[in-house]
Amino acid sequence: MKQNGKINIHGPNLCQKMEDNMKLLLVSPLASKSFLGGDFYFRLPYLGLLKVASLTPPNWDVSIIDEKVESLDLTQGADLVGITAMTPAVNRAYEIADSFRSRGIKVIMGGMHVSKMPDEALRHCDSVIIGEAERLWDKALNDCKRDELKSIYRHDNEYPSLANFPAPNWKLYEGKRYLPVHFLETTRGCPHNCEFCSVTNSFGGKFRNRPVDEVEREIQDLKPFEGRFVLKNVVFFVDDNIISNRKHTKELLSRIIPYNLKWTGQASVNIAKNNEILELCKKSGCMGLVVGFESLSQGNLANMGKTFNTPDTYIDVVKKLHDYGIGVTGAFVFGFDHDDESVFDRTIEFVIKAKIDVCYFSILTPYPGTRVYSQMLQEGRIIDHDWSNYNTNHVVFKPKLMKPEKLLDGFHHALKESFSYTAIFKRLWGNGTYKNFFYPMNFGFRQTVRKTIKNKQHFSYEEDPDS
Ligand code: B12
Repeated sequence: MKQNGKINIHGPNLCQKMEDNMKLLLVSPLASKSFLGGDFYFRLPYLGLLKVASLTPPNWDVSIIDEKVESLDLTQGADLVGITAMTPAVNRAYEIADSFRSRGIKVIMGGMHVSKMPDEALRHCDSVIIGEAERLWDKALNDCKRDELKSIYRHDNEYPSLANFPAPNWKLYEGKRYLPVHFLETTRGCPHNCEFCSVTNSFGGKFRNRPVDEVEREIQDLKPFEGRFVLKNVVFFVDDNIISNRKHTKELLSRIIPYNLKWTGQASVNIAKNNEILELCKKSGCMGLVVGFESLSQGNLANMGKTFNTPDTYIDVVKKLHDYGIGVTGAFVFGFDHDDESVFDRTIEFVIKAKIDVCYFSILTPYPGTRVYSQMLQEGRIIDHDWSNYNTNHVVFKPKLMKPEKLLDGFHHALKESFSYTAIFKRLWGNGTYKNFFYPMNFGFRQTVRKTIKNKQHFSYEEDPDS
Protein backbone atom coordinates (compact mmCIF):
# COMPACT_ATOMS: atom_id res chain seq x y z
CA MET A 1 0.00 0.00 0.00
CA LYS A 2 1.29 3.47 -0.76
CA GLN A 3 1.31 6.08 1.99
CA ASN A 4 2.52 9.63 1.33
CA GLY A 5 3.86 8.45 -2.01
CA LYS A 6 5.99 5.74 -0.33
CA ILE A 7 5.43 2.06 -0.77
CA ASN A 8 4.70 0.21 2.42
CA ILE A 9 5.56 -3.31 1.39
CA HIS A 10 4.23 -4.78 4.63
CA GLY A 11 0.73 -3.36 4.24
CA PRO A 12 -2.05 -5.93 4.54
CA ASN A 13 -3.98 -5.13 1.34
CA LEU A 14 -1.28 -4.33 -1.14
CA CYS A 15 -3.55 -4.51 -4.11
CA GLN A 16 -6.42 -2.45 -2.78
CA LYS A 17 -7.76 0.21 -5.11
CA MET A 18 -6.12 3.53 -4.50
CA GLU A 19 -5.79 6.91 -6.09
CA ASP A 20 -2.03 6.90 -6.69
CA ASN A 21 -0.45 5.01 -9.53
CA MET A 22 0.42 1.46 -8.59
CA LYS A 23 3.85 0.04 -9.22
CA LEU A 24 4.09 -3.04 -11.43
CA LEU A 25 7.40 -4.83 -11.77
CA LEU A 26 7.69 -7.32 -14.64
CA VAL A 27 10.53 -9.81 -14.49
CA SER A 28 12.19 -12.08 -17.02
CA PRO A 29 14.33 -14.52 -15.02
CA LEU A 30 17.70 -15.78 -16.15
CA ALA A 31 17.96 -19.39 -17.21
CA SER A 32 21.51 -19.78 -15.98
CA LYS A 33 22.23 -23.10 -17.66
CA SER A 34 20.65 -22.23 -20.95
CA PHE A 35 22.48 -22.43 -24.25
CA LEU A 36 20.75 -19.33 -25.53
CA GLY A 37 19.40 -17.84 -22.34
CA GLY A 38 22.15 -16.53 -20.15
CA ASP A 39 24.91 -15.97 -22.59
CA PHE A 40 26.42 -12.67 -23.62
CA TYR A 41 26.13 -13.45 -27.29
CA PHE A 42 22.38 -13.86 -27.17
CA ARG A 43 21.23 -10.88 -25.20
CA LEU A 44 17.93 -10.68 -27.01
CA PRO A 45 15.00 -8.54 -25.87
CA TYR A 46 11.93 -10.41 -24.73
CA LEU A 47 8.76 -9.43 -26.56
CA GLY A 48 6.28 -11.22 -24.26
CA LEU A 49 6.79 -8.83 -21.34
CA LEU A 50 6.67 -5.79 -23.61
CA LYS A 51 3.26 -7.02 -24.74
CA VAL A 52 2.12 -7.47 -21.15
CA ALA A 53 3.37 -3.95 -20.38
CA SER A 54 1.49 -2.58 -23.38
CA LEU A 55 -1.75 -4.13 -22.08
CA THR A 56 -1.33 -2.48 -18.68
CA PRO A 57 -3.61 0.53 -18.02
CA PRO A 58 -1.88 3.91 -17.57
CA ASN A 59 -2.61 4.09 -13.86
CA TRP A 60 0.17 1.55 -13.30
CA ASP A 61 3.86 2.50 -13.39
CA VAL A 62 5.52 -0.34 -15.24
CA SER A 63 9.17 -1.36 -15.23
CA ILE A 64 10.79 -4.47 -16.66
CA ILE A 65 13.85 -6.24 -15.32
CA ASP A 66 15.46 -8.85 -17.55
CA GLU A 67 18.10 -10.78 -15.65
CA LYS A 68 19.90 -11.50 -18.91
CA VAL A 69 21.08 -7.91 -19.01
CA GLU A 70 20.72 -6.49 -15.49
CA SER A 71 20.46 -7.61 -11.92
CA LEU A 72 17.21 -7.80 -10.02
CA ASP A 73 16.97 -6.14 -6.62
CA LEU A 74 14.82 -8.52 -4.61
CA THR A 75 14.42 -5.98 -1.81
CA GLN A 76 12.71 -3.35 -3.93
CA GLY A 77 9.10 -2.39 -3.35
CA ALA A 78 6.22 -3.01 -5.75
CA ASP A 79 2.47 -3.30 -5.58
CA LEU A 80 2.50 -6.26 -7.91
CA VAL A 81 5.14 -8.43 -9.53
CA GLY A 82 4.53 -10.24 -12.84
CA ILE A 83 6.99 -12.97 -13.81
CA THR A 84 7.35 -14.79 -17.11
CA ALA A 85 9.19 -18.06 -17.66
CA MET A 86 10.11 -20.53 -20.28
CA THR A 87 10.73 -23.96 -18.77
CA PRO A 88 14.52 -23.67 -18.26
CA ALA A 89 14.09 -20.41 -16.37
CA VAL A 90 11.18 -21.45 -14.21
CA ASN A 91 13.17 -22.56 -11.13
CA ARG A 92 14.69 -19.11 -10.93
CA ALA A 93 11.24 -17.60 -11.55
CA TYR A 94 9.90 -19.54 -8.54
CA GLU A 95 12.80 -18.33 -6.37
CA ILE A 96 11.99 -14.74 -7.31
CA ALA A 97 8.29 -15.26 -6.69
CA ASP A 98 8.95 -16.83 -3.27
CA SER A 99 11.17 -13.93 -2.32
CA PHE A 100 8.64 -11.19 -3.19
CA ARG A 101 5.80 -13.11 -1.58
CA SER A 102 7.76 -13.55 1.63
CA ARG A 103 7.52 -9.75 1.90
CA GLY A 104 3.78 -9.74 1.26
CA ILE A 105 3.99 -8.63 -2.37
CA LYS A 106 1.52 -10.29 -4.73
CA VAL A 107 2.95 -12.24 -7.64
CA ILE A 108 1.29 -13.21 -10.93
CA MET A 109 3.01 -15.60 -13.31
CA GLY A 110 2.49 -16.17 -17.03
CA GLY A 111 4.20 -17.65 -20.06
CA MET A 112 4.66 -21.03 -21.69
CA HIS A 113 5.71 -23.12 -18.70
CA VAL A 114 3.26 -22.07 -16.01
CA SER A 115 0.42 -22.16 -18.54
CA LYS A 116 0.98 -25.93 -18.69
CA MET A 117 1.85 -26.41 -15.01
CA PRO A 118 -0.44 -23.97 -13.15
CA ASP A 119 -0.72 -26.11 -10.00
CA GLU A 120 3.03 -26.28 -9.66
CA ALA A 121 3.27 -22.50 -10.17
CA LEU A 122 0.56 -21.75 -7.61
CA ARG A 123 2.85 -23.15 -4.91
CA HIS A 124 4.99 -20.05 -5.55
CA CYS A 125 2.65 -17.31 -6.76
CA ASP A 126 -0.81 -15.89 -6.13
CA SER A 127 -2.16 -16.14 -9.61
CA VAL A 128 -1.45 -17.72 -13.01
CA ILE A 129 -2.45 -16.29 -16.40
CA ILE A 130 -2.94 -19.33 -18.61
CA GLY A 131 -2.05 -18.60 -22.24
CA GLU A 132 -2.15 -15.21 -23.88
CA ALA A 133 -2.32 -12.11 -21.70
CA GLU A 134 -4.66 -10.27 -24.09
CA ARG A 135 -8.16 -9.91 -22.59
CA LEU A 136 -7.06 -11.49 -19.27
CA TRP A 137 -4.44 -9.10 -17.96
CA ASP A 138 -6.73 -6.11 -17.39
CA LYS A 139 -9.18 -8.35 -15.48
CA ALA A 140 -6.39 -9.62 -13.26
CA LEU A 141 -5.12 -6.08 -12.61
CA ASN A 142 -8.60 -4.88 -11.71
CA ASP A 143 -9.10 -7.82 -9.37
CA CYS A 144 -5.72 -7.14 -7.87
CA LYS A 145 -6.66 -3.54 -7.12
CA ARG A 146 -9.78 -4.75 -5.32
CA ASP A 147 -7.72 -7.40 -3.53
CA GLU A 148 -9.79 -10.09 -5.21
CA LEU A 149 -7.13 -11.79 -7.26
CA LYS A 150 -8.20 -15.23 -8.56
CA SER A 151 -5.71 -18.07 -8.71
CA ILE A 152 -6.30 -18.81 -12.38
CA TYR A 153 -7.20 -16.65 -15.36
CA ARG A 154 -7.83 -18.46 -18.62
CA HIS A 155 -9.60 -17.93 -21.94
CA ASP A 156 -12.93 -19.71 -22.35
CA ASN A 157 -12.75 -21.57 -25.61
CA GLU A 158 -11.41 -19.10 -28.07
CA TYR A 159 -8.00 -17.68 -28.62
CA PRO A 160 -8.00 -13.86 -28.56
CA SER A 161 -8.18 -11.91 -31.80
CA LEU A 162 -4.89 -10.30 -32.75
CA ALA A 163 -6.50 -7.09 -34.01
CA ASN A 164 -6.20 -3.78 -32.16
CA PHE A 165 -3.12 -4.74 -30.21
CA PRO A 166 -1.52 -1.82 -28.43
CA ALA A 167 2.01 -1.46 -29.80
CA PRO A 168 4.87 -2.48 -27.51
CA ASN A 169 6.70 0.46 -26.01
CA TRP A 170 10.37 -0.15 -26.81
CA LYS A 171 11.34 2.79 -24.60
CA LEU A 172 10.99 0.39 -21.68
CA TYR A 173 14.12 -1.37 -23.00
CA GLU A 174 16.12 1.78 -23.70
CA GLY A 175 19.63 1.71 -22.25
CA LYS A 176 19.56 -2.05 -21.62
CA ARG A 177 22.48 -3.97 -23.04
CA TYR A 178 20.57 -5.92 -25.66
CA LEU A 179 21.78 -6.81 -29.11
CA PRO A 180 20.41 -4.22 -31.55
CA VAL A 181 17.30 -5.99 -32.76
CA HIS A 182 13.58 -5.33 -32.46
CA PHE A 183 11.24 -8.29 -32.07
CA LEU A 184 7.93 -8.17 -33.87
CA GLU A 185 5.02 -10.58 -34.06
CA THR A 186 2.58 -10.86 -36.96
CA THR A 187 1.04 -14.31 -36.37
CA ARG A 188 0.21 -16.77 -33.60
CA GLY A 189 -0.71 -20.45 -33.72
CA CYS A 190 0.32 -23.33 -35.97
CA PRO A 191 -1.64 -26.23 -37.48
CA HIS A 192 1.31 -28.64 -37.66
CA ASN A 193 1.48 -29.68 -34.01
CA CYS A 194 4.90 -31.33 -34.20
CA GLU A 195 5.39 -33.73 -31.27
CA PHE A 196 8.15 -31.71 -29.55
CA CYS A 197 6.86 -28.19 -30.11
CA SER A 198 4.95 -26.04 -27.61
CA VAL A 199 3.36 -23.69 -30.11
CA THR A 200 0.18 -25.51 -31.17
CA ASN A 201 -0.68 -26.51 -27.60
CA SER A 202 -0.14 -22.92 -26.43
CA PHE A 203 -1.39 -20.71 -29.27
CA GLY A 204 -3.81 -23.12 -30.97
CA GLY A 205 -3.91 -25.08 -34.22
CA LYS A 206 -4.88 -22.23 -36.55
CA PHE A 207 -2.78 -19.38 -37.80
CA ARG A 208 -4.10 -16.05 -36.51
CA ASN A 209 -2.64 -13.11 -38.40
CA ARG A 210 -2.44 -9.53 -37.21
CA PRO A 211 -3.89 -6.88 -39.52
CA VAL A 212 -1.08 -5.74 -41.82
CA ASP A 213 -1.89 -2.07 -41.15
CA GLU A 214 -1.14 -2.53 -37.47
CA VAL A 215 2.12 -4.33 -38.13
CA GLU A 216 3.14 -1.59 -40.55
CA ARG A 217 2.36 1.09 -37.97
CA GLU A 218 4.49 -0.75 -35.43
CA ILE A 219 7.37 -0.80 -37.93
CA GLN A 220 6.98 2.92 -38.65
CA ASP A 221 7.37 3.64 -34.94
CA LEU A 222 10.56 1.64 -34.47
CA LYS A 223 13.63 3.80 -33.98
CA PRO A 224 16.76 2.58 -35.78
CA PHE A 225 19.63 1.78 -33.40
CA GLU A 226 22.28 4.41 -32.96
CA GLY A 227 25.98 3.93 -32.35
CA ARG A 228 28.64 1.61 -33.63
CA PHE A 229 26.33 -1.06 -35.06
CA VAL A 230 26.72 -1.93 -38.72
CA LEU A 231 23.10 -3.01 -38.96
CA LYS A 232 20.86 -0.32 -37.49
CA ASN A 233 17.39 -1.41 -38.42
CA VAL A 234 17.14 -5.11 -37.66
CA VAL A 235 13.85 -6.83 -36.96
CA PHE A 236 13.27 -10.42 -35.87
CA PHE A 237 9.80 -11.68 -36.75
CA VAL A 238 9.03 -14.14 -33.97
CA ASP A 239 6.28 -15.87 -35.98
CA ASP A 240 6.86 -19.60 -36.07
CA ASN A 241 6.29 -19.61 -39.80
CA ILE A 242 6.46 -16.39 -41.77
CA ILE A 243 4.58 -18.03 -44.65
CA SER A 244 1.64 -19.22 -42.54
CA ASN A 245 -0.91 -17.50 -44.76
CA ARG A 246 0.51 -16.77 -48.21
CA LYS A 247 -1.82 -13.82 -48.91
CA HIS A 248 -1.00 -12.17 -45.59
CA THR A 249 2.72 -12.80 -46.10
CA LYS A 250 2.74 -11.24 -49.55
CA GLU A 251 0.88 -8.18 -48.40
CA LEU A 252 3.06 -7.75 -45.35
CA LEU A 253 6.33 -8.15 -47.24
CA SER A 254 5.23 -5.76 -50.01
CA ARG A 255 4.29 -3.15 -47.42
CA ILE A 256 7.57 -3.28 -45.53
CA ILE A 257 9.83 -2.82 -48.58
CA PRO A 258 10.06 0.99 -48.17
CA TYR A 259 11.30 0.81 -44.57
CA ASN A 260 14.78 -0.50 -45.45
CA LEU A 261 14.73 -3.11 -42.74
CA LYS A 262 17.12 -5.95 -42.39
CA TRP A 263 15.05 -8.75 -41.01
CA THR A 264 15.17 -12.41 -40.01
CA GLY A 265 12.43 -14.83 -39.15
CA GLN A 266 11.39 -18.46 -39.25
CA ALA A 267 9.86 -20.43 -42.11
CA SER A 268 9.03 -23.99 -43.07
CA VAL A 269 10.86 -25.70 -45.95
CA ASN A 270 7.80 -24.93 -48.07
CA ILE A 271 9.01 -21.38 -48.58
CA ALA A 272 11.43 -22.73 -51.18
CA LYS A 273 8.45 -23.57 -53.42
CA ASN A 274 7.24 -20.00 -53.61
CA ASN A 275 9.38 -17.78 -55.85
CA GLU A 276 7.09 -14.80 -55.46
CA ILE A 277 7.46 -14.83 -51.66
CA LEU A 278 11.21 -15.40 -51.91
CA GLU A 279 11.50 -12.38 -54.21
CA LEU A 280 9.49 -10.28 -51.75
CA CYS A 281 11.67 -11.52 -48.88
CA LYS A 282 14.74 -10.39 -50.79
CA LYS A 283 13.27 -7.00 -51.68
CA SER A 284 12.08 -6.34 -48.13
CA GLY A 285 15.53 -6.99 -46.60
CA CYS A 286 15.39 -10.60 -45.43
CA MET A 287 18.89 -11.57 -44.28
CA GLY A 288 18.10 -15.06 -43.16
CA LEU A 289 15.50 -17.56 -42.04
CA VAL A 290 15.49 -20.25 -39.40
CA VAL A 291 14.26 -23.38 -41.18
CA GLY A 292 13.06 -26.35 -39.16
CA PHE A 293 14.67 -29.31 -40.95
CA GLU A 294 14.52 -31.18 -37.61
CA SER A 295 15.91 -34.50 -38.86
CA LEU A 296 17.47 -36.29 -41.82
CA SER A 297 15.37 -39.38 -41.07
CA GLN A 298 12.00 -39.83 -42.74
CA GLY A 299 11.00 -42.14 -39.87
CA ASN A 300 11.56 -39.38 -37.31
CA LEU A 301 9.70 -36.86 -39.46
CA ALA A 302 6.75 -39.24 -39.80
CA ASN A 303 6.66 -39.81 -36.02
CA MET A 304 6.73 -36.10 -35.24
CA GLY A 305 4.02 -35.35 -37.82
CA LYS A 306 6.15 -33.23 -40.14
CA THR A 307 5.87 -35.20 -43.36
CA PHE A 308 6.08 -32.13 -45.60
CA ASN A 309 9.80 -32.17 -44.74
CA THR A 310 11.61 -34.49 -47.16
CA PRO A 311 15.34 -34.85 -46.43
CA ASP A 312 16.30 -35.57 -50.04
CA THR A 313 15.14 -32.06 -50.99
CA TYR A 314 16.90 -30.21 -48.15
CA ILE A 315 20.00 -29.31 -50.17
CA ASP A 316 17.81 -27.81 -52.88
CA VAL A 317 15.87 -25.83 -50.26
CA VAL A 318 19.09 -24.26 -48.97
CA LYS A 319 20.35 -23.59 -52.48
CA LYS A 320 17.10 -21.93 -53.45
CA LEU A 321 17.19 -19.59 -50.46
CA HIS A 322 20.82 -18.76 -51.17
CA ASP A 323 19.88 -17.90 -54.77
CA TYR A 324 17.78 -15.10 -53.26
CA GLY A 325 20.59 -14.00 -50.92
CA ILE A 326 18.76 -15.44 -47.91
CA GLY A 327 20.92 -17.21 -45.31
CA VAL A 328 19.71 -20.40 -43.68
CA THR A 329 19.82 -21.21 -39.98
CA GLY A 330 19.19 -24.95 -40.07
CA ALA A 331 17.40 -26.29 -36.99
CA PHE A 332 18.05 -29.96 -36.17
CA VAL A 333 17.01 -31.99 -33.14
CA PHE A 334 18.93 -35.06 -31.87
CA GLY A 335 17.55 -37.95 -29.86
CA PHE A 336 14.40 -38.98 -31.73
CA ASP A 337 13.39 -42.63 -31.65
CA HIS A 338 15.03 -43.40 -35.02
CA ASP A 339 18.31 -41.71 -34.10
CA ASP A 340 21.26 -43.96 -33.38
CA GLU A 341 24.86 -42.86 -32.86
CA SER A 342 25.38 -42.35 -36.59
CA VAL A 343 23.04 -39.35 -36.64
CA PHE A 344 25.71 -36.89 -35.54
CA ASP A 345 28.28 -37.49 -38.29
CA ARG A 346 25.55 -37.64 -40.92
CA THR A 347 24.25 -34.27 -39.78
CA ILE A 348 27.72 -32.67 -39.65
CA GLU A 349 28.41 -33.90 -43.16
CA PHE A 350 25.07 -32.56 -44.31
CA VAL A 351 25.36 -29.04 -42.86
CA ILE A 352 28.77 -28.61 -44.45
CA LYS A 353 27.70 -30.03 -47.80
CA ALA A 354 24.49 -27.97 -47.87
CA LYS A 355 26.40 -24.84 -46.78
CA ILE A 356 24.01 -24.05 -43.96
CA ASP A 357 24.84 -20.56 -42.69
CA VAL A 358 24.21 -21.30 -39.00
CA CYS A 359 23.57 -24.69 -37.37
CA TYR A 360 20.98 -24.67 -34.62
CA PHE A 361 21.24 -28.06 -32.90
CA SER A 362 19.09 -29.14 -29.98
CA ILE A 363 18.73 -32.23 -27.87
CA LEU A 364 15.13 -33.42 -27.94
CA THR A 365 13.45 -32.01 -24.82
CA PRO A 366 10.01 -33.05 -23.61
CA TYR A 367 8.38 -29.74 -22.68
CA PRO A 368 5.16 -29.92 -20.64
CA GLY A 369 2.10 -29.87 -22.88
CA THR A 370 3.79 -31.50 -25.86
CA ARG A 371 3.02 -34.93 -27.26
CA VAL A 372 6.57 -36.07 -26.67
CA TYR A 373 6.21 -35.16 -22.98
CA SER A 374 3.11 -37.35 -22.59
CA GLN A 375 4.80 -40.18 -24.47
CA MET A 376 7.99 -40.03 -22.39
CA LEU A 377 6.03 -39.90 -19.14
CA GLN A 378 3.87 -42.82 -20.20
CA GLU A 379 6.88 -44.88 -21.24
CA GLY A 380 8.75 -44.01 -18.02
CA ARG A 381 11.66 -42.57 -19.98
CA ILE A 382 12.14 -39.27 -18.16
CA ILE A 383 15.36 -39.40 -16.12
CA ASP A 384 15.64 -35.79 -15.01
CA HIS A 385 12.87 -33.70 -13.48
CA ASP A 386 14.95 -30.58 -12.86
CA TRP A 387 13.38 -27.95 -15.13
CA SER A 388 16.62 -25.98 -15.35
CA ASN A 389 18.01 -28.83 -17.44
CA TYR A 390 15.16 -28.54 -19.96
CA ASN A 391 17.17 -26.21 -22.13
CA THR A 392 17.87 -28.46 -25.15
CA ASN A 393 21.53 -29.01 -24.25
CA HIS A 394 20.93 -31.55 -21.48
CA VAL A 395 19.57 -35.06 -21.86
CA VAL A 396 16.52 -35.46 -19.63
CA PHE A 397 15.12 -38.70 -21.09
CA LYS A 398 16.26 -42.15 -22.21
CA PRO A 399 16.69 -42.22 -25.98
CA LYS A 400 15.59 -45.42 -27.76
CA LEU A 401 18.72 -46.29 -29.71
CA MET A 402 21.60 -44.97 -27.60
CA LYS A 403 22.54 -44.26 -24.02
CA PRO A 404 21.88 -40.73 -22.68
CA GLU A 405 25.65 -40.18 -22.37
CA LYS A 406 26.11 -41.00 -26.06
CA LEU A 407 23.42 -38.52 -27.03
CA LEU A 408 25.15 -35.79 -25.04
CA ASP A 409 28.61 -36.63 -26.41
CA GLY A 410 27.28 -36.81 -29.96
CA PHE A 411 25.54 -33.45 -29.57
CA HIS A 412 28.78 -31.86 -28.36
CA HIS A 413 30.70 -33.52 -31.18
CA ALA A 414 28.23 -32.13 -33.74
CA LEU A 415 28.49 -28.64 -32.25
CA LYS A 416 32.27 -28.72 -32.09
CA GLU A 417 32.71 -29.99 -35.63
CA SER A 418 30.14 -27.68 -37.19
CA PHE A 419 31.52 -24.58 -35.47
CA SER A 420 35.22 -25.27 -36.02
CA TYR A 421 36.83 -22.42 -37.96
CA THR A 422 37.27 -24.73 -40.95
CA ALA A 423 33.61 -25.76 -40.91
CA ILE A 424 32.41 -22.16 -40.52
CA PHE A 425 34.40 -21.07 -43.57
CA LYS A 426 33.38 -24.13 -45.59
CA ARG A 427 29.73 -23.47 -44.77
CA LEU A 428 29.74 -19.73 -45.47
CA TRP A 429 32.21 -19.38 -48.29
CA GLY A 430 30.52 -18.30 -51.53
CA ASN A 431 26.95 -18.30 -50.15
CA GLY A 432 26.24 -14.71 -51.17
CA THR A 433 24.45 -14.12 -47.85
CA TYR A 434 24.97 -11.25 -45.37
CA LYS A 435 28.56 -11.61 -44.23
CA ASN A 436 28.39 -9.03 -41.47
CA PHE A 437 25.45 -10.89 -39.99
CA PHE A 438 26.42 -14.54 -40.37
CA TYR A 439 30.13 -14.40 -39.52
CA PRO A 440 29.56 -12.66 -36.15
CA MET A 441 26.65 -14.99 -35.46
CA ASN A 442 28.81 -18.06 -36.08
CA PHE A 443 31.62 -16.71 -33.92
CA GLY A 444 29.09 -15.91 -31.20
CA PHE A 445 27.72 -19.46 -31.37
CA ARG A 446 31.29 -20.81 -31.30
CA GLN A 447 31.91 -19.09 -27.96
CA THR A 448 28.64 -20.35 -26.57
CA VAL A 449 29.39 -23.88 -27.76
CA ARG A 450 32.73 -23.85 -25.95
CA LYS A 451 31.04 -22.81 -22.72
CA THR A 452 28.27 -25.38 -23.19
CA ILE A 453 30.80 -28.18 -23.56
CA LYS A 454 32.91 -26.94 -20.65
CA ASN A 455 29.90 -26.99 -18.30
CA LYS A 456 29.08 -30.54 -19.33
CA GLN A 457 26.18 -32.35 -17.71
CA HIS A 458 26.86 -35.14 -15.18
CA PHE A 459 24.43 -38.03 -15.21
CA SER A 460 22.95 -39.69 -12.18
CA TYR A 461 20.05 -41.88 -13.22
CA GLU A 462 19.25 -45.46 -12.44
CA GLU A 463 20.21 -48.04 -15.05
CA ASP A 464 17.30 -50.05 -16.37
CA PRO A 465 18.39 -53.70 -15.95
CA ASP A 466 16.72 -54.61 -19.27
CA SER A 467 18.55 -52.06 -21.37
C1 B12 B 1 11.91 -15.67 -30.11
C2 B12 B 1 12.07 -16.95 -29.35
C3 B12 B 1 13.29 -17.18 -28.72
C4 B12 B 1 14.45 -16.19 -28.77
C5 B12 B 1 14.34 -15.05 -27.81
C6 B12 B 1 13.64 -15.32 -26.54
C7 B12 B 1 13.82 -14.21 -25.55
N1 B12 B 1 14.26 -13.08 -25.90
O1 B12 B 1 13.56 -14.42 -24.41
C8 B12 B 1 15.66 -17.11 -28.49
C9 B12 B 1 16.20 -17.56 -29.82
C10 B12 B 1 16.78 -16.54 -27.66
C11 B12 B 1 14.98 -18.26 -27.78
C12 B12 B 1 15.65 -19.13 -26.97
C13 B12 B 1 15.08 -20.25 -26.39
N2 B12 B 1 13.86 -20.71 -26.62
CO1 B12 B 1 12.53 -19.74 -27.62
N3 B12 B 1 11.20 -19.02 -28.66
C14 B12 B 1 11.02 -17.89 -29.29
C15 B12 B 1 9.67 -17.83 -30.01
C16 B12 B 1 9.87 -18.20 -31.46
C17 B12 B 1 8.93 -16.51 -29.91
C18 B12 B 1 8.78 -15.95 -28.49
C19 B12 B 1 7.88 -14.76 -28.53
O2 B12 B 1 8.34 -13.64 -28.50
N4 B12 B 1 6.56 -15.00 -28.65
C20 B12 B 1 5.57 -13.94 -28.73
C21 B12 B 1 5.15 -13.51 -27.31
C22 B12 B 1 4.18 -12.37 -27.38
O3 B12 B 1 4.52 -14.64 -26.72
P1 B12 B 1 4.87 -15.14 -25.25
O4 B12 B 1 6.28 -14.88 -24.96
O5 B12 B 1 4.40 -16.51 -25.08
O6 B12 B 1 4.00 -14.16 -24.31
C23 B12 B 1 2.59 -14.16 -24.30
C24 B12 B 1 1.97 -15.17 -23.29
O7 B12 B 1 2.74 -16.33 -23.08
C25 B12 B 1 1.78 -14.38 -22.03
N5 B12 B 1 2.87 -14.20 -21.09
C26 B12 B 1 4.18 -14.50 -21.19
N6 B12 B 1 4.82 -14.13 -20.09
C27 B12 B 1 3.94 -13.58 -19.26
C28 B12 B 1 4.09 -13.03 -17.98
C29 B12 B 1 2.98 -12.49 -17.34
C30 B12 B 1 3.14 -11.90 -15.99
C31 B12 B 1 1.72 -12.53 -17.97
C32 B12 B 1 0.54 -11.99 -17.30
C33 B12 B 1 1.56 -13.10 -19.25
C34 B12 B 1 2.68 -13.61 -19.88
O8 B12 B 1 1.43 -13.11 -22.54
C35 B12 B 1 2.16 -12.82 -23.74
C36 B12 B 1 1.25 -12.05 -24.67
O9 B12 B 1 0.10 -12.81 -24.95
C37 B12 B 1 8.88 -18.93 -29.23
C38 B12 B 1 7.75 -19.58 -30.01
C39 B12 B 1 6.51 -18.74 -29.88
N7 B12 B 1 5.75 -18.71 -30.93
O10 B12 B 1 6.21 -18.11 -28.89
C40 B12 B 1 9.97 -19.89 -28.81
C41 B12 B 1 9.85 -20.67 -27.48
C42 B12 B 1 9.22 -19.71 -26.48
N8 B12 B 1 11.23 -21.00 -27.14
C43 B12 B 1 11.31 -22.14 -26.59
C44 B12 B 1 12.53 -22.69 -26.15
C45 B12 B 1 12.48 -24.14 -25.72
C46 B12 B 1 13.72 -21.96 -26.12
C47 B12 B 1 15.04 -22.43 -25.52
C48 B12 B 1 14.91 -23.08 -24.16
C49 B12 B 1 15.67 -23.50 -26.35
C50 B12 B 1 16.43 -23.20 -27.52
N9 B12 B 1 17.55 -23.88 -27.61
O11 B12 B 1 16.05 -22.44 -28.36
C51 B12 B 1 15.87 -21.13 -25.47
C52 B12 B 1 15.96 -20.60 -24.04
C53 B12 B 1 15.88 -19.15 -23.81
C54 B12 B 1 15.80 -18.78 -22.36
N10 B12 B 1 15.70 -17.51 -22.05
O12 B12 B 1 15.81 -19.58 -21.49
C55 B12 B 1 9.97 -22.83 -26.48
C56 B12 B 1 9.44 -22.73 -25.04
C57 B12 B 1 8.89 -24.00 -24.46
C58 B12 B 1 8.74 -23.90 -22.99
N11 B12 B 1 7.94 -24.76 -22.42
O13 B12 B 1 9.34 -23.12 -22.30
C59 B12 B 1 9.13 -22.05 -27.56
C60 B12 B 1 7.64 -22.01 -27.29
C61 B12 B 1 9.41 -22.73 -28.92
C62 B12 B 1 8.73 -24.03 -29.19
N12 B12 B 1 8.57 -24.27 -30.45
O14 B12 B 1 8.39 -24.84 -28.40
N13 B12 B 1 13.68 -18.31 -28.05
